[in-house]
Amino acid sequence: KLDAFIFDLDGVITDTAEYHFLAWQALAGDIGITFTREDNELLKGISRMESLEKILEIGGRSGDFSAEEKEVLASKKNDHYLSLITKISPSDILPGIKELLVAIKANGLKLGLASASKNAFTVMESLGLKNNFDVIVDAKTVINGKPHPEVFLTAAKLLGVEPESCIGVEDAVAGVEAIKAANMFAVAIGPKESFPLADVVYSETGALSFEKVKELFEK
Ligand code: B16
Ligand code: MG
Repeated sequence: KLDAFIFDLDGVITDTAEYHFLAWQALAGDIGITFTREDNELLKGISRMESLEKILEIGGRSGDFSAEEKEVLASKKNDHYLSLITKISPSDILPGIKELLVAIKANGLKLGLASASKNAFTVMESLGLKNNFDVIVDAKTVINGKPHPEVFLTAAKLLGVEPESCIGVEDAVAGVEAIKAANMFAVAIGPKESFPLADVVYSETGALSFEKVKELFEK
């Protein structure tokens, strides 16, 4: 029986992925690394530090910075990111999401957020969605990042529901892995070929319908 929906934030509820990209690209440029939109796909759903490590790898500079210097680089990226997201407002909620959230609550189901971002509360507040959710679990609350299932399992636990009764919604490969490792039903947003593990894939958020997803879950 379906009890809850647990959503990823970046790339599902709003497109902060673009701001993460712009901030990482600027930082990479500062240290002489070319960082493309394609490279950025690798960073979706993974933590800030792991993202930095991947960028250094791409640029062949993995061994060039001390742990302290990496902290400085990561916080520089975050300051830039924070300046970019000050403009976020409810109009930045992706198509179909508000309607979906309303339908979920109208059907008496629980609603959780499972984000790998330490800025999830700020973004949710700017979107005006903080009060729509029964629980928000972010990177400050958990130890293990996606693809580890911890963030989704913690959300289910705090909602008081079994993982098998949850639908997880994600736009990142690492995120879908986390949902499946948590033993939940996985809805992926993006190109079908990227998500062999997902139970259902939609090309964009606007294609999601509460009734359709519920029916697929119950099948
Ligand atoms: P921050 P999500 C993730 O959020 C992003 O997809 C990922 O690209 C980002 O590196 C990560 O948050 C950390 O974000 O630097 O704000 O802590 O998609 O899990 O909501
Ligand atoms: Mg995401």
